Amino acid sequence: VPGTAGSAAASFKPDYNAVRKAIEDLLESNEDYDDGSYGPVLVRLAWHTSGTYDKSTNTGGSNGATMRFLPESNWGANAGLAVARDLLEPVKQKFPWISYSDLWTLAGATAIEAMGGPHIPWRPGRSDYAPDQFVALPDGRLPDGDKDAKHIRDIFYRMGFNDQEIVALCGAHTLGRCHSDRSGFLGPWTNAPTTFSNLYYVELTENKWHKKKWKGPLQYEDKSGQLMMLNTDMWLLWDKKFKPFTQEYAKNEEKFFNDFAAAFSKLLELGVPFPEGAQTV
Ligand code: CCH
Repeated sequence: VPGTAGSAAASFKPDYNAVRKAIEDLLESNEDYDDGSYGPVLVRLAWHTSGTYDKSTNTGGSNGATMRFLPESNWGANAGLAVARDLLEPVKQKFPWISYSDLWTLAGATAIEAMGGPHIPWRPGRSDYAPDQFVALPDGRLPDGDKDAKHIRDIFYRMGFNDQEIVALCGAHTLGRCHSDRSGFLGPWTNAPTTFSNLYYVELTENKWHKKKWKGPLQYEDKSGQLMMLNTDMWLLWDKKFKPFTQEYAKNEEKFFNDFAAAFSKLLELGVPFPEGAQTV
């Protein structure tokens, strides 16, 4: 009957708060996982699914959820993110109307807020590509931790970010840790890796950092040997244009929260063809 599907669709109201709640319930569901929270790895999933965007060709980004498929699922940069994708699978089963691409980005936004961070403005509207519906992206769109400021700018300018936004986004390293079996790097950036704060910038500017002596890849450590920085993190201090933002965020957490929320929200929307008038939920 013409119109039936339309009216059924019109009466259906997706409950994004219920999805947020289901995500929140997963965050501390396994006390043996890392520091007791899946929050950081969910933030990394949201970032890596979005951070493939190239503004010059309008390719990549979170729309499509192409990390479900080879070769992207197997990129070195995405090692370990199957943990996050698998964790969210029951949520997808419970709310089959949400796309993976909306779910993965919403999970990152929800995790930031649940770990004490700012509210991240988030809009639904992404759709998932079928495996034969897109051209696989070239590897190399995500940053490498052992590189320098030029590399960081090449990667983030390609997405359409400026220096201030780059420094704000990298503050997400206040969360979580590096895993030797994922990236090869090892350790957390802060002593509070499950709390969203400006501690990353405080450590970067106030702690003393030296090259770690080990057989692993180049990384920096503090005197305690407990905390780490990647080479790219150090460049947020060493680069003349990045440094003032790093110092400002170390002093002013409220400014960091506001700037992070804006930049992270923008990241999650790169390349997404939202329907006209799409609203935050
Ligand atoms: Fe990152 N990040 N990231 N990162 N990242 C890693 C872990 C996290 C780089 C490299 C690494 C952002 C920018 C950069 C998170 C969020 C963001 C790891 C360790 C490497 C390496 C992976 C492992 O071993 O598990 C580099 C290089 C850059 C920029 O130049 C941005 C931007 C964000 C988000 C806005 C989070 C969160 C983690 C912790 C993940 C976890 O599992 O604990």
